[in-house]
Amino acid sequence: MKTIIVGAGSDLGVHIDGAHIGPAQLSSDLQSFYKGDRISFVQDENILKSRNLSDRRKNEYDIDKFNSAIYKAILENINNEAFPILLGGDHSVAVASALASAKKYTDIGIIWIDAHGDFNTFDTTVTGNIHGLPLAAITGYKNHELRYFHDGNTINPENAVIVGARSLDPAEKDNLKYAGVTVFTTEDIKEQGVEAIMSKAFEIASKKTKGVHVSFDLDVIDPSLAPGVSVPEFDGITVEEAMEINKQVVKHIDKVVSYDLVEYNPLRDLERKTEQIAINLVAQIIKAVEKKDKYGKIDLTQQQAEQYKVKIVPPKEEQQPEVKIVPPTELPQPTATVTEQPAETPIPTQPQVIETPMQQQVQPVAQPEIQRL
Ligand SMILES: [Mn+2]
Repeated sequence: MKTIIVGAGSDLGVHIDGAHIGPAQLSSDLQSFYKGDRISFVQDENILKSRNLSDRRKNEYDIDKFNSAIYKAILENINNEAFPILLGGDHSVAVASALASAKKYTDIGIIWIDAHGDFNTFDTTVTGNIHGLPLAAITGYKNHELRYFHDGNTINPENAVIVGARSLDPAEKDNLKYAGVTVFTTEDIKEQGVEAIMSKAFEIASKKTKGVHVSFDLDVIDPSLAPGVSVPEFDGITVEEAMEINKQVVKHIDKVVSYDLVEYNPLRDLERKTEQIAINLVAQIIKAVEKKDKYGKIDLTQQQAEQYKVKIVPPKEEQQPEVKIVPPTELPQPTATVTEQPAETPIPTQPQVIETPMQQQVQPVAQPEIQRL
């Protein structure tokens, strides 16, 4: 599947300057290996950013205008069967990318990897910085002013998961609880490990949905390792954990329909540490998306594996068939494998042994898990 890199250079959603030049920097880094399509949006440099402490709607009009243009461009490209990878910019730009996917695929889930909840409303925001509001806007929790350009479904908060949170405002916590969003904290990651958390996240986000939008905010990483963000929070995850989160995204790439990498702020970076992490994250996603076809399957072998998994129906306890292990023949190929009948056909009284030479290529599938696809 082809990708399109969408640069969204805006820092209107945050009081700290610099995130608006992040996408251009990352985009030029990508040139050495990325030959696919790209479009870029940069905020109008004549805009005078609101810095009024009592302003609870800082730069709302200009953010909406910016997002509206990105939304239209992304939607056009999704309709043209491209997978959008949005480079931010402060996190307010994710309203455009997430809702463009929601418009196209009607019901999607969202995984929001972030130290913050980004779930404030205009009533609960302490700072008036709109990058603290996008997830609420995307999931239809108030903030309708931030999505006037979108005439489709918002994302069901029950399919929304935050991963890596460690700085939530008290009122924001209430919003999250009230809306029904699942929150996994940085502590949860440390205790249960990335793989367990991400598999739960994908389970929640893909439950009865047609796809998952992933939004990766670099501030989830500890600022000693990734200082190039506008609002750093201490005690974050390690670079290895961040890469592992992305690896889990790649593992579930069949479900993922769009991806953001946001909040890279070159003015705050040290020794280009954050930039290198960002490029590695994006490169992983590009590689994975280019391997998948438009139906979401990654390659023939995996496709077969997925089909095989779906067809397996665990026998009911009382009719558990005896499984006969057929030893492999002495000839190197093909190997016989025990297979159960697909769901459509009646369950046989005797287990059947079916020779399926293709399954040699999908050895890990020998003990398949049932997966909701
Ligand atoms: Mn964020």
